Formats: sequence, structure tokens, C-alpha cells
Amino acid sequence: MSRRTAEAGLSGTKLSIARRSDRFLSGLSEATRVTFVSHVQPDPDSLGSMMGLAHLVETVLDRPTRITRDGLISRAENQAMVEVLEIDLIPIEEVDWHKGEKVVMVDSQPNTGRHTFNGGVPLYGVIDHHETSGDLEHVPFVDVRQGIGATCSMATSYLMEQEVAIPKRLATALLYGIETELSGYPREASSRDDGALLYLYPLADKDLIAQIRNARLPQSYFECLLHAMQNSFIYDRLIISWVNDLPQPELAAEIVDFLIRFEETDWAVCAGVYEDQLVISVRSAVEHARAGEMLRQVVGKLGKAGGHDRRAGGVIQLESTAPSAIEQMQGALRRRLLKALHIDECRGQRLVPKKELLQNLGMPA
Ligand SMILES: [Mn+2]
Repeated sequence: MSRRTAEAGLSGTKLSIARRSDRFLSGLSEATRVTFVSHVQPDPDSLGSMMGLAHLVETVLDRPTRITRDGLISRAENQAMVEVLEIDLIPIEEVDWHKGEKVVMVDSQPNTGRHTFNGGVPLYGVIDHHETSGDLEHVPFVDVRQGIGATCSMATSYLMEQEVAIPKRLATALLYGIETELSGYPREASSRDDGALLYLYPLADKDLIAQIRNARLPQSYFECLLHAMQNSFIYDRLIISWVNDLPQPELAAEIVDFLIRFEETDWAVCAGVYEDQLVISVRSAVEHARAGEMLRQVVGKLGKAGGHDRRAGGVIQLESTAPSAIEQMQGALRRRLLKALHIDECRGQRLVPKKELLQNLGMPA
């Protein structure tokens, strides 16, 4: 693999100075180390883009890098990705920040709340594709492109621009990162995403991707899914699933990915209790839904939220996990959601009628 220096990258044609990857790398050439951070419960897009950019920095600048894990990785597929691809992640709370190192945030933006990086050292760069904009004022390098489907596509384009060879393991991570971000309908992809997919496909290990995608699931997954279906209520074009005990926070997203396919509604929300938080995930089937902005307004000062046009996530901190306190918060969230979506207050219709639930169990209805 060719080792090129930043100088070599910059001393090319005048045209090359305008390339994002050149600007990104030029600010890192003096760094003692480059550390990558992302959002909580890092998903394949954040893992892949951290890996891609770390490889870029190591190859072009010969600088050491490290990639971090903020919070837990609990979704079975994501755990499998880390295991199968042997991704070396440092828990963010164990990072000792050094003067002279530079920090790059991917797939997230400062102060949008979905990360615990608190700026022990200043942030050098932000590379992201989310609609919810963060506090970018003092960040020297910013590349935020909402029109791009995945941060992994941006990382891939940097590697392509710098003509850095992509090893199989990295290509696999990047390809999986893009695919998972674009799995909804419509794909919300740009030509950049398709270009990256086309480039990565021959380089990636498709068997490993299949292994990751079909990761084995614990019993709690099926139990939670059943609970979610039993507690799903329809309010006009909205379906809300209440889960009182999420075995892991990322399950809320899996439940809405499933529920949004229900042909009679346009919006799916799952709100589940995980530890002392109400974890909320939202999907929309309508165009220009601005789901991220909608959820941010709904959650307001109660917590943090953000996302994309049709996908959003957030958390509300619960003051108490007593059933009455949870119920109260659920009521407040339901009212806010109905208001935001201009749906009249109404009694929710069960997705599966109670009578049928009881009959299925052989109990008198
Ligand atoms: Mn992403």
C-alpha cells in the first residue's frame, strides 16, 4: 500500500486543495494522535466510518489513531460486526486525552446530545449526515452533508479521493455500514452512496456480511417483540408501541422498523423503558416527514432527540421508574406526539385486540 504524506497530497494540482479529504488531512498532519468519537450505542455506520477515517489517517499521514465506543453495543448484529471484524474499540470513559491529539466526531454533531464526549480536548472535525444540526461554530473542519445516506459513504469517498487501498476487513465494515443505513424504503441514498457501494462491493467479504446480518438472537429479543406487539396502539395515522422493560435500548429501533410496514399507519413510535430512561424511536412512511425535527420538538426539555427525515431517536430521563411515574411520562409523550402530528386526542385501538390475545392463550375473553 502506498504511503503518502499530507504534503504529497497537498502539493498536487491547485484543484486538489479544494477536495474535502485534503482539507481534512491537512489539519491533522501535526497531531500526535487522532481519536475518533461517535454517538451512543454506535451503529454500523459510525463504526465503519471511524474505521475508514482512521485507516486514512494512518495510511496517508502515518499518525496513530484510536476509535472509541460510547455506551454499549447491544444490538446482536452490531455486536457480531465488532466480533467478526475484530474491531478494537476503547470505551470513551477510559480514554486519557492528551494535549496535541486531535479528535474527530463522526455520524453525530456536538451538543445534539447523543454522545458523551464532553470536549476534554477541542474537537478538530465533524463528519456527519444527520439533519439535526449541532454546535459547529468552533470546529475547524466540518463536513456535514444531509443529502448523503451514510457517513460511511463520506469516509469511502475520502479514501477514494486519496487513492488509499481498502483492505477486505475495512471494505466489509464500510459496505455493511452503508447498507444498514439505506435499508429503509425509500433508500434515502445519493449517487455518492451508490458510488461507494459499487466501489466497495468487490472488495468486501460478503460471507462475513451475511454472518453479521443473521446474528443469533437471545430469548429476550422474542419476548420483547411479543410484548411490543401486545402493547401497540393505533391513533389514526400513528402507531405507538409501549415497552415497559427493554432488554437493550436498540430494540426500540428494531420494533419501529417492523411496525412502520403496517399498511394502515404513516408513523411508528416505540417508547421503551431502559434503566432510568424512556428510549424513543420514530419512523415515518411519508415524504418530508422531518421526523428528527418533530421528535426534537416533542421531547423538548424532557430529554434529547434528533435524526433524519424519516428516522429519529431520542431519550427522556425518567425521574422515577415507579409504574405511576412511567405511565405519567408515557401520557405526556402520547399527548405531545398527537399534537405534533395534528391527530385529535382519541382512545388508542389495539393492534391486536385484547380478546384475541386472551383467546390465543386459551383464556376466557
Ligand atoms: Mn449514520
